[in-house]
Amino acid sequence: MSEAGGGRGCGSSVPQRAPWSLVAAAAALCLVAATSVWTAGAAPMSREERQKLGNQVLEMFDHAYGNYMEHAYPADELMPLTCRGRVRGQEPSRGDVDDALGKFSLTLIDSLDTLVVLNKTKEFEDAVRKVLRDVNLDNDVVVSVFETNIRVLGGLLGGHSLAIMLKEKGEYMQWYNDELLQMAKQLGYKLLPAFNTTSGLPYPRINLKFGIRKPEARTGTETDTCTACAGTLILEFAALSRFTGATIFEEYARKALDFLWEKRQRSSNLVGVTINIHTGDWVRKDSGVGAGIDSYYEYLLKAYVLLGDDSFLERFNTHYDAIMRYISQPPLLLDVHIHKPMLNARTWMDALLAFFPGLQVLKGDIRPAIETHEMLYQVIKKHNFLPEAFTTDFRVHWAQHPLRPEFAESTYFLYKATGDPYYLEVGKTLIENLNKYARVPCGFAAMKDVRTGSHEDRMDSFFLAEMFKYLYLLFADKEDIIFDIEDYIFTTEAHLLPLWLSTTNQSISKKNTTSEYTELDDSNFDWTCPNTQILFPNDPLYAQSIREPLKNVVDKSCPRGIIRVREESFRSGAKPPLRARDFMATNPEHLEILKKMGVSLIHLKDGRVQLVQHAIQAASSIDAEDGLRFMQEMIELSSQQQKEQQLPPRAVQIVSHPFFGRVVLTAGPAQFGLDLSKHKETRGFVASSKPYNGCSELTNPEAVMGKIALIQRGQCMFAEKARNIQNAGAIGGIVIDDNEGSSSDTAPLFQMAGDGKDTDDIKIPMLFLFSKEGSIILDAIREYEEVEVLLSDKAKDRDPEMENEEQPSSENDSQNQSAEQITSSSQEVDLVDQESPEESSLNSQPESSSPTDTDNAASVSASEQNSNPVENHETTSLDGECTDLDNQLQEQSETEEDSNPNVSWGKKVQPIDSILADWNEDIEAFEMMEKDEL
Ligand code: DMJ
Repeated sequence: MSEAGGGRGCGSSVPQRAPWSLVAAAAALCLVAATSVWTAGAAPMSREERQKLGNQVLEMFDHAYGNYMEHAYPADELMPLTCRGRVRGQEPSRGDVDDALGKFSLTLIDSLDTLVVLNKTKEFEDAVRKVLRDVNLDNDVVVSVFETNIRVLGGLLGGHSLAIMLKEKGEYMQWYNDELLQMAKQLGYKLLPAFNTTSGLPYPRINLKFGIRKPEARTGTETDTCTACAGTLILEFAALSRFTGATIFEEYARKALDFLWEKRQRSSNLVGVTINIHTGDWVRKDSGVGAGIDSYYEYLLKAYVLLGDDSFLERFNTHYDAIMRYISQPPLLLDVHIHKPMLNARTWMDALLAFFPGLQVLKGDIRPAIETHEMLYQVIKKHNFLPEAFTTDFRVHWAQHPLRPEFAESTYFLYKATGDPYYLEVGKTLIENLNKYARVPCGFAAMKDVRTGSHEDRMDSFFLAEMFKYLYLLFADKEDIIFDIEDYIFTTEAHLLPLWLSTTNQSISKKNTTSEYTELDDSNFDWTCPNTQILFPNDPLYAQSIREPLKNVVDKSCPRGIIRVREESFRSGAKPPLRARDFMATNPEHLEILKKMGVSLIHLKDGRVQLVQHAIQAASSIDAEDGLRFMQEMIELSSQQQKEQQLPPRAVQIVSHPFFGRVVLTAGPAQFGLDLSKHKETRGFVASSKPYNGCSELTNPEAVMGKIALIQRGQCMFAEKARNIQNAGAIGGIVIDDNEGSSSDTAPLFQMAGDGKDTDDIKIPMLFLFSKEGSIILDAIREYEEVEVLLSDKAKDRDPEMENEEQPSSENDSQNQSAEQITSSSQEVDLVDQESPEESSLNSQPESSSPTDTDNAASVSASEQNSNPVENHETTSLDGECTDLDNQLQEQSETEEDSNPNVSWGKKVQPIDSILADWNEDIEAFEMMEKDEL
């Protein structure tokens, strides 16, 4: 990296230096750390063994590449089971996957720079000659712009980068005269018509011969593209511009990135998976770091590295902040909804996110990288490969595995960052598994089902472009590679682009950004470097200590045949095992029992706790059996409770002057007390209870008598609060969340559960309001003292009598604002009032098991009793809830027209139509998610 200048040291002052240096500094630090990292943990691997493994990688590459060249070339890909080439149109269509195939000898081009990394210079020279001789980029075939860019344009540019490096060294490629670059330029121009949209986002597909719009093109009618598809161009396009001086490519790629940045969801700073290329509307509003988005983030950070443009780093850091806030739930990375980022959009993860730990290393955020990588490794150890998708409790969701390289990529970067030989052992396992399970006589075959070991007749070109590069580099010493790998950046397809491009042909970046280096805000460096700089040298076991708790996060076995032992023991007078219904997550004794039974808890960010049993971790076979039974009970309990808990949200409507029913707040129902459905309702003035938490006999019964008592959440069970206010004579109760700022805008609504005992004695209705909605009532009391509300299943028409009395007043606007508190939240359930450590019971939610998943892992998701009540909820389906909420919103929309918009209570006002739009977007997004496919 020496060519591009010095570096911004982690935590050091900021000199005016080339901007890529942040990463250079991080990498350098990591490498320094690497020499002193371990003193225990994984044993060091001898040079001899590393060389042996490196040679094994070379042999495997020869097997893959040799078979492609012998049996498939000039076809795009090898079909390793039938030992022939895959030619588009000659094989049954596989849908979108085939859009990578452009009849341009894809695998050969994708393999070019791998040949040089693997020190096969002679073969590289031959391969380049073949590309120049045989490859036609003008075929009448519709290809993916994204895939063609990362694999073909990237492959040609990577080949060119190393060809000129070799030529300069003076031995190989002496005849080379930028021919690969000329081909790249030709291809670049072929891709440009895709950008002919008002947004600047490219069409997803283009005909190599006919472009986009002409009838012969058979493409150009698409309206949507994935975020990664539109946001993963800058490295290749900018490199093409800087190599050739033709600025147009970098300009187009920048414009697309600028547009995506503009369209980010402003409150969460997240982007959705799919966007309309004409309107810029998000088509799929789920957001993660895997399929559909992955390399958009990757390219923001790497564009900063390669191009030295601060704005890319600022964007990356803004997104990264959001990712770590909402999506990262270490060790998991879970998709969320861009408008409701506290709401998980899925209960499974896809294999593509395995690149993310590698990106985190580049960012300098090592800890979560280690955690996620370890989690992924546990999944791999269980299934030999990373299934295309797996659930949060590590069961197979989609069983295929097309030999993806992302995990090897992250392993390589983590090894570079930590120097921990553990990662070499991980690499060794990957090699062993590939040879054992994927190797076939004619190459390596993708796994059709990781559980059965069945194969698919495909060997994707990225297997050669990426997998072998990362595996070889993992075991290589500096002297094993004929050039300095650190002078290059890896594209998403692992093609190598030289860092010296940062200072070449900078005209485009000069045009768009200030030429002065501007000091970045310190927050941009919040997650950089300190982990490696401070922690590794001082604590050599740091990485291991992060990994250790995750060692058995994925269950490996399910104890069978030990039940008899348990029964015998029980007869001999041992303590009866812990039952799921008695379990309390805040009871230390119970947690100890869980541990003994081999059951561990994973805390999800949304407040759920996932229980996973590792039978082999149990203290004895009897404990393992108890653990299994406990898990089974938990699953049953959960499904039972889920059935009981399909209550729709309720409404708290402020009916007194000056609100007159216009203010309707969405409230969570209770599983006890008066059932507000079936047209029952309760109307009354509100009064705060004393003590406000309602956890003991009220000291102000006269104030709440005949009224609806306001009680703060926390300290005891919901049912206990209900009994205390009922005893004081209240006719209803509203529990207000104590988590300041919580709102049904951002948190899923839930319902209040009983206390596991008989709650028939509770006769009054109870509703729950998040803090933001609750404060509307509290503010109203402060201002008007007498505030009357209606508790019901659905907002009622405004009281005509009251309405007649209405006088125009500035307060009306508060109604307007409050009315907007009705949100489009999905129905969520909070099973218990978690704050009562002594009395609440943990409730579980079973993860639906994959019908084809044959493994016996016993795991369950459970709601948690933790100290953060607002985060404690479970998600249920939206089904059946849409109509009601829609109607309510419609009513709100109508009432809003009457309201005076001049005054608010100092809270942000969101127009009702935008709420409606949000709501419709949510419904669409959830519908999309249901149909979701990679
Ligand atoms: C590769 O083609 C690239 O890494 C891309 O960004 C997504 N993943 C595939 C391989 O899995």
